[in-house]
Amino acid sequence: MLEAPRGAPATSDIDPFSDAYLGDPYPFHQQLRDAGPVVWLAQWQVFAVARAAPVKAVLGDWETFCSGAGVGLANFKVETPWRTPSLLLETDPPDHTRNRAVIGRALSPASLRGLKSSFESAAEELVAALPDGADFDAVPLLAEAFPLKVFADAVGVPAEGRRHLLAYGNMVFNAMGPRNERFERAMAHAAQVVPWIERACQRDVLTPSGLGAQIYAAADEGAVSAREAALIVRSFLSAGVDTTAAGIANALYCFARNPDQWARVRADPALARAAFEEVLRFESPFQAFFRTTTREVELEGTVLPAEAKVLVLIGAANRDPRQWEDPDRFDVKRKTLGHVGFGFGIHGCVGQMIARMEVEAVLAALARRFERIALAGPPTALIHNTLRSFVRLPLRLGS
Ligand code: OVM
Repeated sequence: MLEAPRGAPATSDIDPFSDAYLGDPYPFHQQLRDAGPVVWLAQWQVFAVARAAPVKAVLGDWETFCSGAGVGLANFKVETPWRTPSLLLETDPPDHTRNRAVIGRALSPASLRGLKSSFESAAEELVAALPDGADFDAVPLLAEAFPLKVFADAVGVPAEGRRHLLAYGNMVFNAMGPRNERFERAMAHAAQVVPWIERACQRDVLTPSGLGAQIYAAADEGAVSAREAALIVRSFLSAGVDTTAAGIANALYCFARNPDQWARVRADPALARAAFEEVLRFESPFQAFFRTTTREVELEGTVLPAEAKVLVLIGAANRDPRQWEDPDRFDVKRKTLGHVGFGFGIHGCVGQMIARMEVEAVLAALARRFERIALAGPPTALIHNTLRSFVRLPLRLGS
């Protein structure tokens, strides 16, 4: 592959929002990595980074590659965002730092310790209800059911109408791509979903001891205003369900495809936690998002102008052979340190501890009961602007 002259990026006509790409991104990732450290995507007039090193360089430099102009294709300085921007995801320091501290405290290991046993018993209960030796769809029964129960309980949102959380996440994450048909389909339910979400963010609707209430307690201490507290609670509801559901579904898919790796977790359920890290590397639920340049900047020999959108290809970085040995092999004993499945830098996933606790509880409960995880039919991939997962995952488990 020819490298572009110094200063100019390689260009590509790959469309990272086409059905072909989203159905199987990996061959396209390889082309994008091999084209150069920075690639100009002619169709969308944006830059893309697909190699591990420039992905980390971009995510590690928030002053140059900002989030305040949105982390989707839309530049908030030019286009009106579809909702009030997130006080975490779509902001920069110093505001981001203050808000992140508030939500970070609620999601700290110390704050989460008390949730562990309830996650384990919920996982045990859900796994006990799964059929032994008969086909079922793991997406609704396990991947979605688990975070809808434990995460929503942890935040303290009402039981009634919780499925709106999935629909809302679908809107939020599809909105990071172009205003295409996928985005429009996700938005079709907005009239029912958005008011439910907005209500669920209110103090009087949240349980008095959940993570949501903790954000309002921080508001009482003057850390943020009550209006800001509601928006920070909205971040829980935006980012906490679809992502974890995708993580669980992707884990099940990885194990169904790699029974030798499931045998290792079965032999040592303590491997569940490490195995989830490999799932995050190998089938990253949150595949891609954008940054916006605040100035002209040189990145590995390529010059990017100010106000340019840069597509950060998390899923491609996590399989970059420049960083990983045999990257297309799923190996639960691999050293996964340095994967960017939870992002990297100041915006790195603030919920990563609770996500790990959730998925570890599910995998450990499965490992205690089932020897075999097998596909019971072809899975249906989720074709989504930024998430990678399944709409249907027919499984057969065997004890
Ligand atoms: C938020 C938000 C929404 C989606 C994703 C995310 C991955 C955060 O509203 O803050 O982080």
